[in-house]
Amino acid sequence: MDKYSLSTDEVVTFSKNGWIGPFDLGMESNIIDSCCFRSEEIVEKKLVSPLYSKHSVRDWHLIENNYLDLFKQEQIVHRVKSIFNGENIKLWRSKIFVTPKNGRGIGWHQEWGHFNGEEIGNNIPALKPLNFDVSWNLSVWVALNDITIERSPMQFLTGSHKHRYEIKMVPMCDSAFFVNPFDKIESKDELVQQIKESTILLDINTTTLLDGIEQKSISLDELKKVCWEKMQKFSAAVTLPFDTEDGEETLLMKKGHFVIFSERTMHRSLPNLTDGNRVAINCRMTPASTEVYPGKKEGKVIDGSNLDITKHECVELS
Ligand SMILES: O=C(O)CCC(=O)C(=O)O
Ligand SMILES: [Fe+2]
Repeated sequence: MDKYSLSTDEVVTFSKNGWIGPFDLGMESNIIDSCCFRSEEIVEKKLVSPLYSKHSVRDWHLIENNYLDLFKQEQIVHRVKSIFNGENIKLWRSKIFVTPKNGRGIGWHQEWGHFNGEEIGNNIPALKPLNFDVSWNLSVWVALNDITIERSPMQFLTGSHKHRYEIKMVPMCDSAFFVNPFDKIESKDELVQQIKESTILLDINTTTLLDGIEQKSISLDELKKVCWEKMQKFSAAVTLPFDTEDGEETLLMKKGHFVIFSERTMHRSLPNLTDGNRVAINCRMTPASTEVYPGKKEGKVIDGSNLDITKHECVELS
């Protein structure tokens, strides 16, 4: 047993519910605040990731130590290890999630553990576990500001990790993950640049979206309308309606606290009704024996989210 290992009862609770927490990271609040500030900056300024050579909210822990320090905390590592039966683990992905003021949050979803980009119509597995019979990915979601009921809290459907709910592909603008990209764009130049550089929709290549469109003679609003129509050709997943019964849990959390969940557990975030951002970062962990990006050794360097993962690395934790 490590210092922060879950007790046997807690491991049983996790297996029953599919999530457990929140727990305190035990870090100084100024470190959490600087991660919060930096995350807002990365999202709002659409900063280019040196790892992926385009704007991305993924894997900043491989670039900036402040993020890596969060995920290396024993409070996280010991607990995750105890769910994986004490096996050594590796951190293979992280992702920043900012719900802006008036943002609607992310719709109900599950990820069965392949991380293959199924939600945007791809099928490029990111993980190949040694044993497909048990779940092989855990997500750790860290609140970087205080999460109240109005500030886009996470919700989990307790026990839902045992059942795979049906999804259907719909035009991306109607999908669970869609964030309206147009609200903050104030000029045609900005819109054209974001489309050409594929920074307008996370994970989607839009470089040819404007091909054949006469941009000069139309207004900003008309151009937004044309782009919206063209974006209908991209499809993405929504979960079909299901019965939540009594299993829906809402997690109000203090900044610097975290929750561990199986990505198979149905989860979503509620809208942000406050005047500020809701800021969080998650990391994804798998047993050390899992092969990450199995296609890479055959030269397949584009992942299910259309990122070039040539420079991607895992971080071994024990
Ligand atoms: O932070 C959110 O709004 C959603 C997070 C999520 O879906 C995840 O961590 O897997
Ligand atoms: Fe998720």
